[in-house]
Formats: sequence, structure tokens, C-alpha cells
Amino acid sequence: MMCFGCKTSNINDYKPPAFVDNNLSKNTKKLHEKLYYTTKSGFAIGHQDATAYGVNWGYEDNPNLMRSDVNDVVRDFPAVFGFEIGHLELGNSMSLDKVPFDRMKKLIIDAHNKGGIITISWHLNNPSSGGSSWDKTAAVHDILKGGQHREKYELWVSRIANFFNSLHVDSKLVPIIFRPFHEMNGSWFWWGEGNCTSEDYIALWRDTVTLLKDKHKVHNLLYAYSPNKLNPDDNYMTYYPGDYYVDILGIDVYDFKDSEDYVKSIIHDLNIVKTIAGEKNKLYAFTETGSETLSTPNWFTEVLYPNIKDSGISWVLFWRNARIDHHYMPYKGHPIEKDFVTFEKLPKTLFLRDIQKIKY
Ligand code: BMA
Repeated sequence: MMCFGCKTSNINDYKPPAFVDNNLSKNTKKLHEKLYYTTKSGFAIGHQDATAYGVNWGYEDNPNLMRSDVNDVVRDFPAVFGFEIGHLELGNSMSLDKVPFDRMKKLIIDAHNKGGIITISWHLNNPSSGGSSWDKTAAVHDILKGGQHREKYELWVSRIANFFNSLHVDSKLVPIIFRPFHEMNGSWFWWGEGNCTSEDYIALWRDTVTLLKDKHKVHNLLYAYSPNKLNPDDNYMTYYPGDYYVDILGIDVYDFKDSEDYVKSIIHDLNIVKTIAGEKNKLYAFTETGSETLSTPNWFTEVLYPNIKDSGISWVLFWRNARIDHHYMPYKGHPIEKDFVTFEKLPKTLFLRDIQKIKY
């Protein structure tokens, strides 16, 4: 059935792939199918920590849960809700971005109940030095089997596993797209280029997947692989953990106030991701992007949209609205508000109400 004049269409040609997890929950399989049909109509708009806080407000100011800067501007919520679980591994009560995990759990369930799609990133601390994700002290080898910090890492994985297993509505688990160890071809994280070998990276990814699904029986995760913008010498596949360990392909590319370079990169990189995903029969997404503080006029409609509208991505995730000097979505009163309102009305941008209409 095609739906003309609305943002969703549905032709029943979905074929479920072989998932990383053979025991994947029914709901999580459904999420994959929903992403597939999303792609038929456009791409879902995502925002990191969309409902956790905004530029001028925090979760404390928002007891009724569903507020977002995006909704303040366009009267609709994003379709994809990004969450960040860094510091959950330490047993802390708050994420590294100061979102209490009990609050996050409520926001995840709330977004899921409204038909939203959940994706989770993990900026975990450096297990060898105790520093942050950005502490480049060699660590990956230490947490592989036989490594000196293996026990600690297994404890960390058990903590995130408990969190994933605690996300359910009645007895049904909330499906999650899990995107750990991202931007590994950049050198800023301890799991990144120059700070570990690609063999160790792949072993860590596979080990983590195995611990989650086989040891901890976590069956509500689709696994997304997301390198950063490809520099000329980068190969998208260098760190690829393998078809049996990845469900969705992605890429992170930011506009560092050089839109020409950004546009070149997104066209080039999304095309590579699309080609590889096509060969592997996998879905793919623009897993992180944005232009910090949004100072380029008409950035959404002129820089971004024309270059992703036919890319075939399932979603695009804009990074978080932390502060006046660190945000990637407009808020009420932002100079780019009008452009974003236009962006919301474009045929392929799917917000929460649009994906609620997708039949699958
Ligand atoms: C980075 C910044 C940091 C944040 C981290 C994890 O890009 O936004 O402030 O702590 O992501 O969310």
C-alpha cells in the first residue's frame, strides 16, 4: 500500500536478515523491520538525550518527562532518541553527562511507548587508567581474555547488561540499537586508531557481544558499527567486527564550520556505507552528525537535506543540546528556528508522528 500526500508508505517486501543474536526478542526484530520501512519513506530524525535536558532546562525542571528542544520548535518529537550510558559501568547513579540512570530508564520506556526508536552509545571510562574515554592509555589488550583488567571489564559488561535487561514494558523488552566503541578510526578514544590494534578492537567487539547475549542473555540489542568520517587513507572496513557481529552500519560525520568539506564527506562516506550495506543486505544510518551551535544559515535545508535525502539512511542522529556553546538542534528563539521548521516539513524528514504511522 502506498500513501501519497503523507510521509509514510508501505510495500511489503521485508525479508528479515540473520541477526547477530539468534535469540533476538520479537520486539527487537520488529524494530529492524520498522527501520526498514522507515527507509522506504525517508529517514527518521534523531536527537541525543532529546528528552533528558535542553539548552536552558534540565530534567529537574521537567517532571512530566516528555520535553525536548525539538518539540519546543516544531511541535513534534524526534523519532529516534539517543541515550548515553557512560559511567553505568562504574556502578554510578548518573551518566557522564549527568543524567540519572533511573530517570534515563523512564525516558527510554516513555519514548518506546510513544513509538520512538532508541539508540544507546557508551563512552565508557578507560579500564586501565581509570581516566575517561578520551584517556588514550593502552587498555584494549588488558581487557581481552587473559588481560590484567579482564575481570573488571566483565563486571562492567554485567552492569550494562543488567540495565538493558531492566528495560521492559510488562514482560516485553524495549528494543535498543546499541552503538559501542564508535569513531574507532579516529584517535581520540582509548579504543581508537593508534591506541589499539584493529585485531584487538575486533576481539573486544566480539567478546562484548558474546558476553552480552550469551552470558547475560541480553536479547534486545541490534548492534551498530560506526566509524568516523573517512580520511583519505581510511578504509571503512579496517575495524569491522564481521557480519555475524554487526546488524547495522553507520558513520559519524560533523560539520566543523566548513560546510563544503562536510558536504563532500557526507556524499562520499554515505555512499561507501550504502554500497557495503547493500552488499551485506544490512540497514545503515547516519549515526552522528551536527554543526555545533548551528551558526551556518539554513544549515538543515541547504547544507544537510539535499545531500542526505536520497542516501537511503534509516535515521540521522544529531548530537546533544548540552549548553549554549554545545548544541546541535535549535531551541526556541534560536536563529535557525525557521529553517528547522521548514526542514521538519520536507518530504523525507520523519519525526515521531510520522514514524507512528509506519505500518510494519
Ligand atoms: C561528546 C560531548 C561530551 C559528552 C560526550 C558523551 O561529544 O558532547 O560533552 O560527554 O559526547 O555524551
